[in-house]
Amino acid sequence: MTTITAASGILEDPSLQPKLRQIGEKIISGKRISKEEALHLFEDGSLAFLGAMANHVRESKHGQKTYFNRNFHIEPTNVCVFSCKFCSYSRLYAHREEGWELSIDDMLNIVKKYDDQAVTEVHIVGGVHPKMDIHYFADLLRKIKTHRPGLHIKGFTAVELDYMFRKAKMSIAEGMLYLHKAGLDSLPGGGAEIFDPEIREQISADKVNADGWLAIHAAAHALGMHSNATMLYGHIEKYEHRIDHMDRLRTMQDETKGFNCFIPLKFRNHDNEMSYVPESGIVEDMKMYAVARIFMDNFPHLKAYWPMLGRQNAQLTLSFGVNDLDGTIDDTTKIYSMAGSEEQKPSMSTTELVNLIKQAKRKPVERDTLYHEIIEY
Ligand code: V47
Ligand code: SF4
Repeated sequence: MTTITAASGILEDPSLQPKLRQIGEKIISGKRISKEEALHLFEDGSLAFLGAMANHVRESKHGQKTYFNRNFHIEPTNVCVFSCKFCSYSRLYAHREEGWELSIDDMLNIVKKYDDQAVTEVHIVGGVHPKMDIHYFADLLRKIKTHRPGLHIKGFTAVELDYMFRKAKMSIAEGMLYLHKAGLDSLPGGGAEIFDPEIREQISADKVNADGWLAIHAAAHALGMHSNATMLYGHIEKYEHRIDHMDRLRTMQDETKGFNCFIPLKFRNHDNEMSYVPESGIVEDMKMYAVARIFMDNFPHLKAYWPMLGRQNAQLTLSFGVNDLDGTIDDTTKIYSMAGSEEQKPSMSTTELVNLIKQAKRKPVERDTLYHEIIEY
């Protein structure tokens, strides 16, 4: 007996465009779609079609399981040598009195605040401060590990790492090994933005380019570390640029298998040099998640980062391919509130996250950073 799923059912619709039916058949039989097919999905796929296809992929990989973790962030500084046009958060060194610069003790005290809480991960990411070098951060990593050895440290975007390594005159491999030995467990996905050189030049000139970003993640994977990958979408890029970005990541993942999850980040336009660019709407957001789930077939997880998207929209993504919502956060990050997210003090208890997932008729599972399951609710 053949089971009719929402995805196979939609292919029976006689009014479905033949090309979409052909792509849909590929998706349902677990075949990889091409860049040209992904473009066709973006341009011609209805939300209902994309949702059914992405959900098919999501449920084949994870069933109803939806992951979250208990985490908090440390943002060492918002002083930054770069001035990305989309960034609402950074301050130049010359204006550092308007920003913040945390000492090692300040950061260790943040970690100590969680001594009696069951958090499993600290996410450390901030601006690229000209005076906070690799040794400063290695010292921080060692002190955190001495204080709480079991806490997973996911830290530093490839942009921060590239600057640290160059300043220390270390190769990527040397710098990565040095930080890994000091306690760095994995890398977050930030700094990827859009890999296409022309778009990148317009929104974040000067910082590490696509090849440099990928080389840093490859070096982490070579040491057995895992990492995430992001993409900043919904600004001046076109669908082709999103697909090129995802294709470079998919190609590298075929080789290293070190990426855990892909995180599309919706551009927020409050109080930055790109405020004239309107934000994407909800339909565009859901299409983005759905195409990402379908195209990135070798990425185990697709994450919606709720502090950026808002918790209700993040809940909706659970029907468009997403199987991970990141974590409890505990109001420890400012990047998105400063860029205009509806989450001005991002914090969710485990009960709130569990209820959010259950309302969407999915199964909440607390995970650690590497997706080992901790509690099924
Ligand atoms: O690289 C900055 C983005 C990123 C804006 O790996 C903006 O688990 C939208 O990468 N509108 C840093 N986005 C955050 C990041 C991240 C977040 C959560 C989880 C993980 C993970 C990684 O934030 C930057 C940039 O792409 N960003 N400003 C803005 N106005
Ligand atoms: Fe600096 Fe990161 Fe902001 Fe760019 S996005 S200006 S690198 S803090």
